Amino acid sequence: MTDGPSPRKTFSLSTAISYPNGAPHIGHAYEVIATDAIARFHRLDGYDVLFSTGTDEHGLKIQQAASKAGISPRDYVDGTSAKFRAMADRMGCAYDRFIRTTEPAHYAAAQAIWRRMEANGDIYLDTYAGWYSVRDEAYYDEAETRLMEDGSRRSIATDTPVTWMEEENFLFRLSAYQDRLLKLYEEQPTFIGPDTRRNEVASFVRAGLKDLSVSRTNFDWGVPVPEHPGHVMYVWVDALTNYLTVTGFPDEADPNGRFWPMDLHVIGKDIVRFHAVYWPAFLMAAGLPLPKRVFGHGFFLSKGEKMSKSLGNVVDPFDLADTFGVDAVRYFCLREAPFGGDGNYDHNAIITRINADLANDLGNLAQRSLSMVAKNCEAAVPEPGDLAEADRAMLAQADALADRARGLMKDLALHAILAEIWAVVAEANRYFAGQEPWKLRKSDPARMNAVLYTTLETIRSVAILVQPFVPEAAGKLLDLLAVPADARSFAALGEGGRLKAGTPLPAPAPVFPRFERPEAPAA
Ligand code: ME8
Repeated sequence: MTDGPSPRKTFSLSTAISYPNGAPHIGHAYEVIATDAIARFHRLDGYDVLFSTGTDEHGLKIQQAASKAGISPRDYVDGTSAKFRAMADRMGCAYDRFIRTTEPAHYAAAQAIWRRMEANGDIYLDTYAGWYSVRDEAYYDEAETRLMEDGSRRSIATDTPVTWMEEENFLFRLSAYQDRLLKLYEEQPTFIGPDTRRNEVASFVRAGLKDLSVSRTNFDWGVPVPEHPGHVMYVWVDALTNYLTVTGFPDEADPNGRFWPMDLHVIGKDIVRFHAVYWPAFLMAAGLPLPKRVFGHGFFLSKGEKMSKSLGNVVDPFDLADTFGVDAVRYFCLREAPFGGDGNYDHNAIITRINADLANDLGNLAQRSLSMVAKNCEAAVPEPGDLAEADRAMLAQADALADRARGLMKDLALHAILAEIWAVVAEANRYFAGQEPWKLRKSDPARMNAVLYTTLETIRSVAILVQPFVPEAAGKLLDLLAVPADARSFAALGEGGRLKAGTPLPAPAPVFPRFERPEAPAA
């Protein structure tokens, strides 16, 4: 018996699915950009990737927004979901699947997981009463609310208005999962990241879990509970199941499926509890394998404040991309804040990043070295000849980048990967300035060739490695180096993929333009 070729490694990951009840903002853009960078990194590193994103379209919040707009919920979400998809496209995100929870395939998945949880004895009918927040789609105990001066109540945790509600609905036996969840966090310490989030979740679970209301009867915009007309599923049961739908569940996502369990759910810090408590409990109840990791990234603030329509400081990702270009927005988002910590959008900070890191450090180095090659080396990759110690040291630094980046990717330290890459760019600038190839043109042309070759080769490594972060510009850089499409993966880094002397190069063109501030209008 002969074994077939061993299957390629897989990596599956998702963003949260956004509520399409408003326009996407920079926080939504941040999440999909970061997830796209992780997805692209793995694709370039030889994995078969499934990267999903989408919209979470049910629930009272959406139903109310639609009725305010005077249209049916379905018409409403058709319009608003399209904006989220357009945003992900505009941000250059190469997702494999854009899931909408209103798709028939998703109804089938949500009803299938429900049936499995019910068959396991974890769903029962009861009367539920409590303070309900429409905004959060969640019940609170009285102790979790506070009385306002006007007699109304608000949730303490989220400061949203709550009203008293009583309904007969289905409950999920979450209380039965406390020990299994704590065991999961202990045995699989990387299940929740970053560490601070794990500690928060573990203490929440340790404090005791109550059964969770998982159906609603006060509105109908949701996935129907199987065999129980009048009940729709709690939006989070429906929403979390999207991660199974995209892998083909219930038809194909068997436990041996290629993409389930997912390797990573990327979400914001405000919804870690749903992903690290409810979601694994639902999956355990349904007898399905658990995702390997849930990572709660930080929030993007606008000039230090939470973005809100009333403050008028909402940053529109489309505007940003139009003003600065997609790559600059992506670079800024991923470089400015450690992934997992909060970031701050600031107009001046993005301009500084564009001009210093992109235009000066990398853009200028490429422009200067490629122009010299165009003029002095017959517009072809120069002959490296015998490399000197300084050249070899430079190449060694560039060659070491891939493994460092892989190591940092294991911790999702996206900002640190960029910092490492730019440390090599800085070193290349020092090397180039120190070797003064423009002086060698007459005195020692062979040496000039070696220096230019080394510089181009360093830029090749950098360009390959920055593809996940700034895909468009990286592609242009690789075009300028005449690197063929099939030699742009991480496998081509290092010795094996070195530039070949004599390869003709196209005319150099700037890849990272400086951002010139528009002149202030005359007073
Ligand atoms: O929570 N900065 O949807 P959502 C960074 N439908 N990230 C932010 C952010 C900000 N300012 N504001 C929001 C939901 N996010 C649910 C998810 S998943 C099964 C269901 C993040 O539209 C937020 O943390 O409110 C979440 O990960 C995502 O954007 C969508 O938020």
